[in-house]
Amino acid sequence: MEKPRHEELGLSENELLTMYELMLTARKVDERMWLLNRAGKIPFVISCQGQEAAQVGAAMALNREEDYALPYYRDMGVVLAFGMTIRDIMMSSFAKAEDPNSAGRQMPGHFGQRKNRIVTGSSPVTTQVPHAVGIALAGKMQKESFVTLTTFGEGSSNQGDFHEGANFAGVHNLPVIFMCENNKYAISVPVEKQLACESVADRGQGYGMPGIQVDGNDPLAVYEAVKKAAERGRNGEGPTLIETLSYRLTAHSSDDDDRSYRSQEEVEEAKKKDALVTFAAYLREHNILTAEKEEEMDERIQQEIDEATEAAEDAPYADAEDALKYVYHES
Ligand SMILES: Cc1ncc(C[n+]2csc(CCOP(=O)(O)OP(=O)(O)O)c2C)c(N)n1
Ligand SMILES: [Mg+2]
Repeated sequence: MEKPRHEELGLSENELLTMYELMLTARKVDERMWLLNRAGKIPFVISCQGQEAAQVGAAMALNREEDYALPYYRDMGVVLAFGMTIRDIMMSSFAKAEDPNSAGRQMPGHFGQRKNRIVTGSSPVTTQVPHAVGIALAGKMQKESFVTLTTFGEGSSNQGDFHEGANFAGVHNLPVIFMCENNKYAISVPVEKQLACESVADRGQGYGMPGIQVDGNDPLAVYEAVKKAAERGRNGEGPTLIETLSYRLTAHSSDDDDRSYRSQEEVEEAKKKDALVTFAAYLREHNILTAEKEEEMDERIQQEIDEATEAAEDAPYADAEDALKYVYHES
């Protein structure tokens, strides 16, 4: 009999359950944030929904004690996997002083946390890409063994920052994983109007690196691709470009109304491929996610989200006199 895919990949049952739990946590935190936004309690949401499988599959393929993540605003799955907590994320959503990303100065989704090697991006999209390349260069010069993972949307793969970063990493053979989370839209612009080439993955060739496309709704496929890319990086074989194909299940952000540029039928069709449903089915089929485990997991996550929401709502804002802290160098 053929081995199940997860066994081929060397993933244990516990690792698979962790993978699913991280995906489910990201989804549930995101859903809570929309409720809080619509209730007028938090100002802004930018969602991970539809991309959790790619994010968690990628992060779990890395050494999360050593590698660096340079995520973009949708990457709740990546940052949770790298050690950011639900409480941290809620503190950021409520813009409270305890927010580890910026103590409430930045919009939500600007993830950054030194202790977990999560490096922040800026609001202009794609700034994280050259930073990932620079960190990989530093690692190579210091003979370190870490790789950097940077993620960005397919629209952002048109920015100069992507092309300059990819070229430099290709020329210098740097251990960078460029992961494009293609969710088919850049706000209201569909992918057909964003790219002149067939796929983002094709762009790898121009920069001397493999470019591969994977099903972004399949966390195991993304895990496998990122694992190989990390090995290449650590072996001195240079960067890899990975394009994960999925679909943005929510509007671009809480300030967007997607009904003006896409049909409800299209969204409903995409929901049939939702990895939260398909991966859970895979785990049930292999008797890894039992009804008991599922219930226990569900309750645990829900309770943690409730506690984090309450704590963040009650937490103090930063002191007004701290507003300029960290803006300029402080010795
Ligand atoms: C340099 C720059 N130009 C424009 C914007 C406005 N903007 C914010 S998100 C976004 C769409 C990005 O689309 P994509 O890269 O596909 O990521 P997605 O939101 O779909 O995940 C745009 C145009 C920006 N933040 N920065
Ligand atoms: Mg996009």
